[in-house]
Amino acid sequence: GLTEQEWQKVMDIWAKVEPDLSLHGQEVIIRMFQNHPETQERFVKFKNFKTLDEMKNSEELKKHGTTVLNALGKILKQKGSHEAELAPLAQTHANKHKIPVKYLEFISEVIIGVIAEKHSADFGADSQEAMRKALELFRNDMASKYKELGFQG
Ligand code: HNN
Repeated sequence: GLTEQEWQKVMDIWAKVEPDLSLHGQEVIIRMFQNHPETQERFVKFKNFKTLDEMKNSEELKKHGTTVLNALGKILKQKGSHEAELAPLAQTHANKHKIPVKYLEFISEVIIGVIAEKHSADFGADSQEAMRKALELFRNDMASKYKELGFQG
């Protein structure tokens, strides 16, 4: 797990992300699609987007980015005691969307990259490391749930 100081760093940086959650969410989704095109295929409503402009102009994509970061924020704020938040997400992402753990890894790296760009002054090495650990914990717990559900992930 993370130490109290590490969780504090996660909370501090998340407080900088939250006022502009939808902008961050939009960037995260677009960058994930660009760096890992196979992730785009998972979305009926986005898989036909070809250009960056199409992605940037999509209100639906922006809305989805907000949904994802909103869910992630709720999880992070539990500081590891996230069973109640995680269980329903693991259920849909395993059984319905069939999202491999690898994709959770992709988005974790993208999230750190986007925050590092937008908040370089507030996201030093220690904060990045704390966020990396928090996202790892999230992924590990998702992976355990996937196993319980019989999804290889
Ligand atoms: O659980 C649900 O299906 C509700 C919608 C939802 C939420 C709250 C989704 C979601 C959908 C359904 C979209 C819709 O119906 O509009 C789909 C197709 N996700 C996906 C697919 C892939 C995906 Mn995710 N999600 N999600 C959330 C919430 C959070 C969330 N999802 C994630 C990743 C990495 C991928 C692979 C491309 C993802 C993450 C990391 C998170 C944050 C906890």
